[in-house]
Parts: sequence; structure tokens; C-alpha cells
Amino acid sequence: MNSEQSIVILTGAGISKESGLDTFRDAGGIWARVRVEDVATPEAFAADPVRVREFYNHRRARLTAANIEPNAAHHALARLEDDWPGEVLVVTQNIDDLHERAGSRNLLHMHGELLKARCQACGHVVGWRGDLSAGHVCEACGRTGGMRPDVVWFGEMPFEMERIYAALESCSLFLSIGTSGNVYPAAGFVQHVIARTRAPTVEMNLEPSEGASLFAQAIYGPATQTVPEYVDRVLAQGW
Ligand code: BV8
Repeated sequence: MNSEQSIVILTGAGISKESGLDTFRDAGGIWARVRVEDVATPEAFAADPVRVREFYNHRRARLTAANIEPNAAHHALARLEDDWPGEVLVVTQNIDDLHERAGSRNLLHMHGELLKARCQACGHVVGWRGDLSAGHVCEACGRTGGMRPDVVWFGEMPFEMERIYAALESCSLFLSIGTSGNVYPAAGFVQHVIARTRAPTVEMNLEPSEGASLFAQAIYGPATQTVPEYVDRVLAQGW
């Protein structure tokens, strides 16, 4: 356990499930109700911006509801960042703000953030907690009609990829928590770590992910149980 040992943690929708937010591919998940092609691609937004904004308005209203709070797994990762002597970086696929609200600071939202909006005309990004509509004016360029959720749709380049790959290539431990391993490039991070480091790779999920066979270790169960237990163990004795 030394300050040279950095930890990279990839999280997905499963870490927020016990906070009351839906996952995508579980039974009853988001993609069981709407099609990716209709709400999560640039083409969908061009074809029917009202429908796409509504899809995110509904999720933003859910996320900002009073009863949605970070859970013990989010808090455990924030505690790991505070107490581990080396760097701890959380790379989340999630667009919710539960990691921040739990206290994580060294955090990258590779698929963007639900509580931000971006102007398609000038690229200006602004915090956004209410509904988004075509009538909203960009505070930077004054144009209307171009405000979109600041999230990464299918076919768009995820954010901060250079920083993420640099962190993966120098980590001493890679954890993947609450993700089904269906979406790239995130689903390929474990192979990147294996190809370039000797770091242990650990999957923590409710059930084996698509990439389960690639991980050196697997811990299955609800994140609010498995993640705090694992963090306690790492802080007490390393890995
Ligand atoms: C891109 C938007 C390139 C915001 C999302 C190979 C290489 C590169 C790209 C591709 C490739 N093959 C295919 C592609 C294209 C595509 C892709 O991956 N398609 C898949 C479907 C095959 N990828 C892309 O388009 C990406 N862009 O590659 O660009 C590029 C290159 C040059 C120039 C331009 C572009 C962009 C991908 C991002 C898309 N946006 N979301 C939003 O609406 O949220 S993806 C969406 O899926 C979410 O972000 C989500 O986070 C992500 C992954 O889902 P999961 O988080 O894993 O959620 P899921 O429900 O699937 O799983 C939950 C898991 O939790 C389950 O396993 C469950 O068991 C577990 N669980 C449940 N409860 C609990 C639990 N675990 C613990 N405790 C519990 N209680």
C-alpha cells in the first residue's frame, strides 16, 4: 500500500440501481422501454429533437427528485479516494451526479452529464436541472433551438479518452463496477489494462458481464454490499 499505486474504477448504471435509478439492459431497464435509435443518437436528435429532449427531461426530473441519493457504494468509492495514499480515479459511464454527491472528486464522466446542456451552435456548456426545450436561448451565443443534453450518444466520441487511457496504462488496480460490458470503448478498458500493465482486474457486478471471462477476479452481489466490503479490505490490507 503506497502512494505509487493508483486505482482506476469504471462504473456503470448498476452502481446507481440501489439509489433508485434505472439500468439499461436489466429486465425493465431503459432500453426495454425505448429504442437506442429513437433517443440516444445524433440522428435521433436531428429527426425528433422534441422526443429526445423529453427522454432526457424525464430522466433529469427523476434524478433531481428528493428521494434519489448516493448509496453506500458511491460513498465507499469516495472514502477510498480520501483514504488511499495513491491516486484513485473514477471513470463513470453514468450521467447521474451521485458520485459527486457522495464526495468523489477525481471523477470523469466519459458519457457526459444529465445535469448539463450544450449549445450545438457554439459548444457552450451550462448546468441544467430543469426541462430542456427548443425555446431555450444559449447564454453564450444567443441562438435558440440548439440546446441539447451534454451527453455522449451512440456514434459520438466519449469524453476525456486520452486521460482515461493514460490512467489505465499506469494503474496498479482496475475495478469494473455495475456495468454489463456491452458498450465500447468502456467495455474494452479491461483488455487495455491487461495488455499494458500487470494490474489485477476485478469485476464487481450483480451477475457476470459480457466481459466477465477477461477479469482476474469477480465479486458478484449488490454493489451496496460488495463495494464497501472490498474498499474496507483494500484499505486494511491492499490487494
Ligand atoms: C464511440 C448516453 C467512436 C447517455 C450511452 C467498438 C469500439 C468502439 C465503438 C464501438 C465498438 N463496437 C460498437 C461501437 C459503437 C457503440 C457501441 O458500443 N455499441 C454497442 C451497443 C455495441 N459505441 C459508441 O457509439 C460510443 N462511441 O465508440 O465512438 C467514435 C470514433 C471516432 C469518431 C466518433 C466516434 C459511445 C457510447 C456511449 C453511448 N451513450 N449513454 C445516456 O443516455 O445515458 S451508453 C449507455 O450504456 C449508458 O451510458 C450506460 O452507462 C452505458 C453502459 O451501460 P451500463 O452502464 O453497463 O448499464 P447496463 O444496464 O447495460 O448494465 C448494468 C449492469 O449493472 C448489469 O450488468 C447488471 O447486472 C448490473 N447491476 C444491476 N443492479 C446492480 C448491478 N450491479 C451491482 N449492484 C446492483 N444493485
